Amino acid sequence: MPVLAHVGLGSNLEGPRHQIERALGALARLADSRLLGSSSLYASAPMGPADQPDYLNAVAALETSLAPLDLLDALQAIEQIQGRLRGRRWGPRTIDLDLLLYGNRQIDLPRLQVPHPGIGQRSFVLAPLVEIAADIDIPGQGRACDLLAACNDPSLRRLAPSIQI
Ligand code: A4P
Ligand code: MG
Repeated sequence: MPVLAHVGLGSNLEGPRHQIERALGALARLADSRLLGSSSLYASAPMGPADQPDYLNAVAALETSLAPLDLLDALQAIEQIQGRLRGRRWGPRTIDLDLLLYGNRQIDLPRLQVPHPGIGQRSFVLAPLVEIAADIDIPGQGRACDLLAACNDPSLRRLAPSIQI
């Protein structure tokens, strides 16, 4: 049975808007999956080290028959293609793809924790998630919209869609 999964996209290097659009294109071509939609782009100040550019974030909804670890492999392959280098924790990156939610499953493996750790405290994840899935629950934590209301990130702003010519 296909599962509804949500993927968080983040970038703060080498043309973040382009990086996120490119990753959405790759998600649209993912095996055994269908890209159902994606949120607006959101800009915010970096969480973690402050000496790095602001981030752009978005969330995509996928219907997928891939098992959770196969989906993680596929996300990491897209990160590699887009030149992701792993440096310091929470350091700058061309693209970060996080498996936020996999249906209503809770997964705790060495390589994969779902819901993605920190999801419930991060406006830059919750705002785009609630935009495309207003009533969604974060398993074990409550409604995403309630969690968002309890977050406060004054730097977060939704960007207008880019004009496509
Ligand atoms: N991993 C475990 N669970 C998951 C999951 N659900 N999805 C493991 C994806 N990966 C998962 O991730 C490290 C390892 O986490 C992976 O090898 C995978 O097996 P990583 O992407 O290599 O490293 P990371 O992203 O630097 O670490 P971490 O702790 O995942 O960072 P986050 O939580 O992704 O945060 N500020 C703003 N404004 N916006 C951002 O998007 N992002 C980060 C990174 C920091 N500051 C930010 C933002
Ligand atoms: Mg990550």
